[in-house]
Amino acid sequence: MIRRILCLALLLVLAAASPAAAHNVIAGSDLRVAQTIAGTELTVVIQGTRRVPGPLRVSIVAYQPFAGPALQVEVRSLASGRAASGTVRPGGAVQLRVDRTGPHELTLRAGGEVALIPFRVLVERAAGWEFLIYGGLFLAGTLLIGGLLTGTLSRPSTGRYLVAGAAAAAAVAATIVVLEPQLPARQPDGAAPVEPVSGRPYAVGQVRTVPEQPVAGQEFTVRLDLVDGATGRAVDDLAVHHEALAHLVVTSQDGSSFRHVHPLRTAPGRLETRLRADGPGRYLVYAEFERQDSGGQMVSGAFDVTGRAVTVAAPRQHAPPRLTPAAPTAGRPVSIEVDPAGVVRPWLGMPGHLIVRSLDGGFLGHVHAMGSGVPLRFTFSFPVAGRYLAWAQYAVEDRIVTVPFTVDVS
Ligand SMILES: [Cu+2]
Repeated sequence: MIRRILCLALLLVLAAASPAAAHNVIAGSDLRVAQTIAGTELTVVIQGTRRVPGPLRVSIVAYQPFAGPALQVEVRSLASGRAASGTVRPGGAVQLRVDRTGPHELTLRAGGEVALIPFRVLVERAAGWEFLIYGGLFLAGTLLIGGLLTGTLSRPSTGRYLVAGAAAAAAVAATIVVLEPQLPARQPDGAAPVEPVSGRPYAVGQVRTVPEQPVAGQEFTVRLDLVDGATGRAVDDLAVHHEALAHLVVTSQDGSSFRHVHPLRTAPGRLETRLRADGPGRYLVYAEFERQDSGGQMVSGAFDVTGRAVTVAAPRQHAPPRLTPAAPTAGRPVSIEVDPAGVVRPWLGMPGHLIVRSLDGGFLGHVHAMGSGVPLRFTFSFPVAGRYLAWAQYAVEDRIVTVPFTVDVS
């Protein structure tokens, strides 16, 4: 009997020792995705679920005042096709029902724009090890009591066996407790299947505008199409990095116009954002994104705007950033301090962002503020001598502040 129990325990240990999972998926954590939609900057927060069927909370964090109607939100399971929908205002939340784990798509509609955000509903699974630990301890306790009772009831041989069994069961439980940190983490329910090959190729990206020839003052779409160079198929496996599927920086050649937006996924492999140019001329586009199981990458492009300059409100003036050393040298780190115009709130997971472009547009750098104190402090090493256009960005209560400045590097 005892030998059988020990064999069973061993079998359970062997059966549970499946190959290690490569992905580090955290069930129950929130997914935050920045979206520039209906002319405003939002972050969609898909809150982690604890159980299915159950509620899935979707909230919208606004970084700018939003006067439009409520946003329409729909959550659909890609496996069953079942969907639930509701409306939510920026700053608010909506609860939608999900009835299974696995791949889902969140559709966000606002002002005639539609974003399709892919995500997974993940639910934590109890690890097999826990069963063995608690089972082993329970068995040990039961056998020990049995052993003690039979021992006192003058059947010492059976009692000894039971106590020995208890010791064995306790040993199994204790061994697993000790080994647990080395054991592979169990994938949550609904996680993507683990692929044996890691390291997908970079996506081939193409930037274009619709219409092809935008006119100053009129809305147009910047479109980014991503294709896997090896298979020719649309790249639809972007990882959310710095809280967005992609970060798009659009600047006029002279640097007078700067936009940092978060394009909407409108179809597999397609990201789009609506813009309006203030004046004619050449505009440079840089898209930062990351494919799952691949590194971060940047795709750039350009387009020309025709028409006449439109009059726009003069930008707010900001205190110029402080540079140390004041006259930067190429290849040496420079400390850049920015006094925020208000109480800073995290945006894209960081207190502040600094985007630097060379005058000709051949170089674009992006760093984050270090620490959480005031002033916002950045460190940047300019690669070669020359003039650089720079924009420091941060969020305060009701807006995103952009501080443009230029740096001459010797
Ligand atoms: Cu961004």
